[in-house]
Amino acid sequence: MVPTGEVDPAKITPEWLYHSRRQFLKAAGFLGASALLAAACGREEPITVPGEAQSLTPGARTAGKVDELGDQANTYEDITQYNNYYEFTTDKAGVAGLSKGFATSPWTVEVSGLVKKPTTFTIEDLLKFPQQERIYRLRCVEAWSMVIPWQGFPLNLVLQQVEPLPEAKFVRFETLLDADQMPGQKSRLYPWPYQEGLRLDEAMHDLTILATGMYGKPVLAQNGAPIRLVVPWKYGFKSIKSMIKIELVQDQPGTFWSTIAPEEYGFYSNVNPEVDHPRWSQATERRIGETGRRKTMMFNGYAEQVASLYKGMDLRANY
Ligand SMILES: Nc1nc2c(c(=O)[nH]1)N[C@H]1C(S)=C(S)[C@@H](COP(=O)(O)O)O[C@H]1N2
Ligand SMILES: [Mo]
Repeated sequence: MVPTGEVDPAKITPEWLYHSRRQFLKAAGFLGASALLAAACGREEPITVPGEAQSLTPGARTAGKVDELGDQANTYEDITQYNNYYEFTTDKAGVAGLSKGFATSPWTVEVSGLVKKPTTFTIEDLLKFPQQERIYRLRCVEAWSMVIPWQGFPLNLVLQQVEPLPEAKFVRFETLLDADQMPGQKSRLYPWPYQEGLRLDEAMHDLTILATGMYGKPVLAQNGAPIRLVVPWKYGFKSIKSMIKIELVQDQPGTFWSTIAPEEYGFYSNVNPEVDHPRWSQATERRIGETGRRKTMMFNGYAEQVASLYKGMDLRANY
């Protein structure tokens, strides 16, 4: 069953989402053959808002929502009941339960470091940026994947507002540190708080978003409420949840996973089917809700949009 949430239906008119998605596809250069194909088989149809879709059963696919490759979105159930969020638990099925009641208000995101105008945004400020729907594949480093319909806005809107200084080369992100609310943070095995980083040009790329909603509802705690990063061409762990800080820095920042196991997780972590994880192949993936495996795509299928960022770089050495 699809949980019902407290969202104002007026704010999520399917038509509005439809137009913003088309705008995004156009901007990203996606409105080519795939859009024609989608139209031909009636897939540019409408957007179902969970709570209104009565017939959804766990594991079933949601009719109408597809990414630009025509892949169906995973169900609300899949996306909210199968999570990686180590601050709560390493058990993917346990995150939803343990994160119930996680306090997301008041919430601020401090944007600081090498910027002209350091700013602390409240979550209400951030929700005023124009929210769009982005249906993205998420490829976990553990070789499973999902298609997730986010609502959010490009990170570059925030970065432009604070005016990065010329010395700023990287962006560092940090998750809330609060072991009272996040029992996983009591474990000394991990270097809390969770942190991640991007090169400034990656952070400025239009595909990189801050997500505040999913399936037209406010994003739930297990998915990184109230605001999380989504970088669709990189392994899922780069997409840091429940962030409180964005810092512009000169040097490449440390990251949670590369601190724990530098030989397994690099800074870049672009999805690359040709570079195996030391303990398993990255050539294929299991789409949650499907049996069998799919071939993993270079840059998770976003090569056309992002490959130019890495021209001349050895993507094996820079894994
Ligand atoms: N703060 C924080 N962010 C995180 C994680 C985490 O453990 N803590 N897990 C990452 C991993 S490994 C993945 S695959 C995605 C999963 O996002 P989802 O549960 O919304 O699908 O979140 C990423 N962001
Ligand atoms: Mo992951």
